[in-house]
Amino acid sequence: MAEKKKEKDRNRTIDPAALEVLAKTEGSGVETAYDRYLNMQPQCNYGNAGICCTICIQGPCRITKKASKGICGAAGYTIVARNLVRSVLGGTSAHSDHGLHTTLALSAVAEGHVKDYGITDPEKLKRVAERMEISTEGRSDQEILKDLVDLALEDFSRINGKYSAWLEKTVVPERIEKFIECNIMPYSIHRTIAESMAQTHMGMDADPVNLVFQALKAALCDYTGMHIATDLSDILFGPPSPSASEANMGVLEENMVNIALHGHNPILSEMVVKAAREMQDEAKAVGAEGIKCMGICCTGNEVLMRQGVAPLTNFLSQELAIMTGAVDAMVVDVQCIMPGIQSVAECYHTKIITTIPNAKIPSSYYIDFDEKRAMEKAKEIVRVAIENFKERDPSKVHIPQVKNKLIAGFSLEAFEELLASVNPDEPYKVITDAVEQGELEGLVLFAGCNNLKVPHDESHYTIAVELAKNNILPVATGCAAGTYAKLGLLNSDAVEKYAGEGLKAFINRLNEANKEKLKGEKLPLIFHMGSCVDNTRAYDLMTALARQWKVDTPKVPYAASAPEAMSEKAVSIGSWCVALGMPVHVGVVPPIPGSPLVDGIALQIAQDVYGGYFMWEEDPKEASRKLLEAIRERTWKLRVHKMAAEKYETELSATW
Ligand code: MSK
Repeated sequence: MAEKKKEKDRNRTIDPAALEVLAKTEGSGVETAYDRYLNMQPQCNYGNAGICCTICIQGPCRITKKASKGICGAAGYTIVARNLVRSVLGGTSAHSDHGLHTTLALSAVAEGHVKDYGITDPEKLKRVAERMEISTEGRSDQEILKDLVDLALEDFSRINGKYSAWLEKTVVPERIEKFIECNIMPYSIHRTIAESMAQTHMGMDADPVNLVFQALKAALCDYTGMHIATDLSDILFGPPSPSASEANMGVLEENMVNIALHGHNPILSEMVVKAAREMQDEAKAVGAEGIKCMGICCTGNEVLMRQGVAPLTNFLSQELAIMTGAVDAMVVDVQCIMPGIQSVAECYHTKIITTIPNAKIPSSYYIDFDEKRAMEKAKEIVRVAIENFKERDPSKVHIPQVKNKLIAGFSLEAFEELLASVNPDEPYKVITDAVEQGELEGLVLFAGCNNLKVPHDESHYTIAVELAKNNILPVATGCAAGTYAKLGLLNSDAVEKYAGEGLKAFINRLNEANKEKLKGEKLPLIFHMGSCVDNTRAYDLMTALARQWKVDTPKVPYAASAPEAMSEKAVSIGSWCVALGMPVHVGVVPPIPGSPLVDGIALQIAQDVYGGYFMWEEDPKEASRKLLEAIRERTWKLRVHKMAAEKYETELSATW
């Protein structure tokens, strides 16, 4: 009954700023996702279970008591598995398109075709090149970069011969052996996408196990595209390092030109931030005190991590940011941009500026972003916002005074530096020792989106706090990190409030050893590692721990949780996390349970084959318990195996 009532309440959020905007605009007729979610009820149970097939136009075919197969004869398990493959492909394509965009921008740098971008971090270039076995000795940065870009392009387009280089060189060798043995080691991203689309065409593969394995192969291509995006963005703009900022709608300034940067790709947003810094006087000429940039979703995470730009909000409340009446322009690039922002913007003065040819919104203001004229285009964008400041209607401005302090910018390099201040020779031993001695129980990566099927931000928040109390070291990316930024978990006050004794001691040891580097700041409860593509940074941490322990990744007490997963990208990320050996909690059940067989593969058989597995659990308290149990089981096994190896002077057991 209580849940039924909740379902009818449009205030499905725990973010106080979002609640304030919803209350203020109640009855105004401005429609947002919170309203459309209610209008959409009840949602289709066949769709929810994954047993609706629209792959051919004889359909839609739904599996019912009366019709146990589709018109072509496809069983429920085939339909669910095919839908799963296509969902993973959506995520893989989105991340890889982002990675390709970054690669092409760096290719233009290597060829000397762009003047506004360059190699910001030659050291990172060399580190990545050496890892990819590209020679650096006696060669110029341009020469090294050219080879690196060529290798990345091959990872997109290779037909056969060599396997995906980025995957092969970034994970432990045991994983690669496993992928080759299971025939899911990809040659390249584009080949895998094409073969998977063919495999899921009507009248092709009907074998659910074969299809699920193909979904994992496609997910490994997602990992590849994401890792390329992260590595190359670091070369272009520098790896993030810890910096302080503030988050939530209170970062909007009544007297400034407010520009919200939304989407994923830093190629545009980095340039807009730079342009805005140079154009403060133009803003003053129209009566503003200056220009303030702020972020939404993952482009927000990118500019927060490198430029300290304040996060305005995360995915679900993007429309609400406009309803403050104080956003002069929302500049969007790719992914997670609700088309609904345009209709909301039309009720205020906000200009929605779309910038990328494959992500347009009808009636928005379109500025074709071009890397060759990057600064010129960025200034054109900022000028639209400055002009639009004059159109602001003061009677519609309402900025919730909610904001929280934060520290973000924990790239793996930054994290390693913190650990190296404690143990310069073996930085990751600082974590493995803490786990072995029981100070930490293990680690959890919080990732993923918001989803109105569960109240906005509630599950992210509840699970993170619960696990921190139980001495789990939390890291975060994407809109999960957005929740923690907005709600005050990315600062040291949260350590005092929520960390268990062990986690507190661990963080304080790092604080003590890094006093000078942190310049008076203290480390946060949750370590913000970046945007969606930066889940590869968080996974690199798992690889580093596996190398420190000299084990395959399924033995490492490190789980992932996507409490409010929403997008196809979340499905593909979750799938590669499983293939790469992580227990993965998902708080919104994806459309799989319509086939008990496919469900069983995701929840159990995956563990037998790959060591990683899914856990579906909507209730955040129960999810915390399950995550803790999964990690404790690994920690316990690891300790037992280590003790046995020491006692009998044998190799550490390879089983998980
Ligand atoms: S933006 S994919 S809603 S995390 Fe990366 Fe957020 Fe999910 Fe988009």
